[in-house]
Amino acid sequence: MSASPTARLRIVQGDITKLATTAIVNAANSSLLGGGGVDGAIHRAGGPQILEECRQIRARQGGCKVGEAVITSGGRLPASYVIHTVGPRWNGGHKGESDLLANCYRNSLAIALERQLESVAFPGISTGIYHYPKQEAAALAVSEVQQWLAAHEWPREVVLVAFDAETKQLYEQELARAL
Ligand code: AR6
Repeated sequence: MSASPTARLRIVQGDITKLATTAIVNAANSSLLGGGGVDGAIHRAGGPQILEECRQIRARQGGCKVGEAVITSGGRLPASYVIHTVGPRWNGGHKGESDLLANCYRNSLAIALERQLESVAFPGISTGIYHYPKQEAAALAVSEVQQWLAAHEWPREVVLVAFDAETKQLYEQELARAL
């Protein structure tokens, strides 16, 4: 018997580049060539190996569409892998943003299942430069991850990483509501 979905979901506050989960998720853009926010932080901390692998993926498949995900090694990061997903830009909420953001979580988790990755940490995809409202994004993240964990054995553990205290509180509220 595996642990219950709730026991397999953890919320932490801090810098995702410091986490030693098997994989961390990057809130990338479709070019896969890096950017600001958490993307910039991951490439800085992980070094050039990650960008080199992103370039190879681009050469093969021409970047990454919104809602999709690809995997590279973690370079010099404590995490062994980076799963790069591209969140939607917030555009008022009626342009399919929630479906696209749900796809980011599902497709990242599907890679973790396929590779049987022990643990995966997510930043708040789309909630920075892409302006997705933090409350809605937190509710969606908790709900998607819980549904996934209820249905799948892998990854064993998911960590939702809040960069600030306010976001941590939002995740905790959403988790409490879901129980
Ligand atoms: N650890 C954890 N969370 C972080 C960190 C960190 N080191 N740094 C930022 N965050 P963003 P997006 C949080 O803007 O909205 C890039 O240029 C941050 O507080 O990184 O999906 C890409 O190349 C926020 O809650 O990603 C794209 O062009 C969350 O991570 C674009 O930004 C996501 O903020 C993607 O925008």
